[in-house]
Amino acid sequence: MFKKILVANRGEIALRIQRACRELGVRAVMVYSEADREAKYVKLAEEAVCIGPAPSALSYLNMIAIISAAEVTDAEAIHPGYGFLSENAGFAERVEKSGFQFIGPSPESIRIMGDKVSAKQAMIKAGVPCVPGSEGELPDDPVQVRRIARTVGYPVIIKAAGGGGGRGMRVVHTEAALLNAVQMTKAEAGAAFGNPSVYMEKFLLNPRHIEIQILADKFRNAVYLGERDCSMQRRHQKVIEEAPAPGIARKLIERIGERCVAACKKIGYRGAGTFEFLYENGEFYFIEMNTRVQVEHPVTELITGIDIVKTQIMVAAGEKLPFTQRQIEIRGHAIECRVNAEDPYSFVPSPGRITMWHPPGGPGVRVDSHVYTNYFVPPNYDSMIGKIIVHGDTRDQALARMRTALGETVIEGINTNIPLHRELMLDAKFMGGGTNIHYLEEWLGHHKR
Ligand code: MV4
Repeated sequence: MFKKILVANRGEIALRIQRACRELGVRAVMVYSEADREAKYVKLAEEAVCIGPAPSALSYLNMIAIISAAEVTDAEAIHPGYGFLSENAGFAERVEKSGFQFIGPSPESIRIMGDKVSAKQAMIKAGVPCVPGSEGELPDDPVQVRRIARTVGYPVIIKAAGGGGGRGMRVVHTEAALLNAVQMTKAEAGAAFGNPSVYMEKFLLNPRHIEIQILADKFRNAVYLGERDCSMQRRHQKVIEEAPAPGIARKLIERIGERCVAACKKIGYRGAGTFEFLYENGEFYFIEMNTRVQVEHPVTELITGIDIVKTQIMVAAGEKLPFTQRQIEIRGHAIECRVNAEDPYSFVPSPGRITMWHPPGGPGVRVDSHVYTNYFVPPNYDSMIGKIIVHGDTRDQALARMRTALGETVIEGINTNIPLHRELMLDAKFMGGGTNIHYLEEWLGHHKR
């Protein structure tokens, strides 16, 4: 096992990784920007290095500053968390060329999955079901583009190979709008991602967003840890996640999970990863793979009892996965509410000083947050200040525990989206389970104030 690793992130995930290190007996070096000097995980750290001013571009995205911090502190590995440099193949490569272990997949795996066209091709080859569409990049010839769209059937969606997470896509309903939409998406993709390549898919009207968590070691062992339902989102920002996905047959999940595992073994994937699917009319369609630990990993930890972050570190250190697929059992139901420093209905960010912080507790309640009373939420970063995660024997028990937890939570001095979560936990449709990716935005439209 490593003696020391460097945590190249901030906020709740920095604290989460620090806690995993403590459990493993690994020293954690924390890096921080000038805006994060007062963060809890910095105060708790045995070692911390300031890597620059508040703007991310000058600190958490500053590869040279981060690798230098690892050098001066004698760290052996770097955990990138999520966001920032976590899916940057160039960073993973520089980390490894500098003699450190990158806690994540190989730069090649990151690069393949970062290009959505090559990711899809790899999945088709590995037998993972994908959304029907262009096989590979769209050609330049307008006659061929029209022919592909007719075969796929309208509506279609044009997506940038360099995009992902909802960036660089355009829905097309008619042939009259097709070629212009392709040109616009290509131009935007070239400007935004430095890659004008686009591909086409059938546009699914009312899917759910279901993802499969996997873990793999350096010996081609891989397992899936069940699924998460992340359909409750607004503008591609997830708001509530849960596991298992309500109403989807276990057998179907097992079949798709086994496909994901086979794909991991085929490409020699290592570390934690997530296969994102759209789910509609009983069918799964792969859309993207995330090569990092995700914000919503705790719901999977609660239903499996497996520590995903600890396992990431263990497999990066060259250990074998400490469990087999047969030993993984799904128990109960977990729900996560993301707590954001924002107005609950206008979504305007609300940074500032937290004058009172009373997190919830009790059976089956977990709070992942780096904040405390008198903490100043800096305006420079994402507005998420923590997560409330509950576990119960059944979904109804998890819902009841989340209602109690949200009722106990007191956060003063800034606005948060806790009032929105309280309302959603009482919404009859959400309580019924299985709402699609449009549900939250429609609900917000009907509940304007
Ligand atoms: C789609 C889709 C429907 N059909 N692809 C959005 C984020 C990125 N991961 C992929 N996304 C989608 N891809 C096909 N073929 C629907 C989404 C999608 C979405 C689209 C429009 C508005 C909100 C959305 C929320 C989640 C997913």
